[in-house]
Amino acid sequence: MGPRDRSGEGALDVVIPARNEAARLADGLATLSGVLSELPVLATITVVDSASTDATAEIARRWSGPVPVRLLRCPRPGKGAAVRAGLLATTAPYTGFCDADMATGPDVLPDVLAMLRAGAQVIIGSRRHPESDVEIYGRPLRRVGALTFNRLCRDITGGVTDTQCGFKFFAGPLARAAAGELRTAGFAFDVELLVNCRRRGAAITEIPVTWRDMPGSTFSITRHAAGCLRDLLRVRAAARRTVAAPPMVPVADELHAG
Ligand SMILES: Nc1nc2c(ncn2[C@@H]2O[C@H](COP(=O)(O)OP(=O)(O)O)[C@@H](O)[C@H]2O)c(=O)[nH]1
Ligand SMILES: [Mg+2]
Repeated sequence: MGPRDRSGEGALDVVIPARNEAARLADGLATLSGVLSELPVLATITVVDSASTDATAEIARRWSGPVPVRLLRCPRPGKGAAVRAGLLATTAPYTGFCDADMATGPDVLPDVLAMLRAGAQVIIGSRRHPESDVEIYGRPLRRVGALTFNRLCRDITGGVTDTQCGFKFFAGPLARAAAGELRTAGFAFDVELLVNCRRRGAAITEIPVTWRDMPGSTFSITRHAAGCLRDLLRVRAAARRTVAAPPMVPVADELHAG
């Protein structure tokens, strides 16, 4: 593709929540912008930094590459708060978020964009999709925790098998509406975001991804698990009172249809 107009926001704006990501962000931006620059539409990246004490903000601000990167500061800590602020700052027709470490391979984004342009409302990466290529290292405690967490979300998300993969894309207006209602500031926000989308009648499509367990995780079982569980129980209680949504679309092959 030729040179791009770097002024406005692209058709796809990808939010990256980033806290103390100086060690991983540059590689992440390089990988992501390489994929985005090949898309048939203009794309942009919004890095949302909350209170990093390292060079995260500097790296985002000084970044120069094939797609524009803007930096947003979020005063409230937590991945959920950062993603909320990022999504609300977008105006693009399509948006979504991924982690700074690119644990989920962004090479699936051309398919994601095609599905969104064909009318899909919510496309999420799923490490439990039978066609996913997932490399799992140690950390059995976290795996057991994740399974339990997921069982507790199944009914309110309409059968989503992996709510916690940090790779979710949306029709822009839906993302902004769902993010506006988001209260969960921590790692359990994904569940509430999906519930908010369902409450608005959106179907959720899980797609296969390539996933690598990257070193340097910002999630700590000891620091975050109890808060996540508490948030999940609150989201569950609220969702069971309000959600009356369509069933999940069974979509194993839809990825290749767009
Ligand atoms: N802005 C912001 N980003 C966060 C915060 N906590 C986590 N993140 C980001 O959320 C993403 C979570 O991914 P990661 O740390 O790799 O966790 P894991 O792979 O799920 O263990 C990374 O991009 C983090 O930098 C936070 O408090 N603020
Ligand atoms: Mg990670």
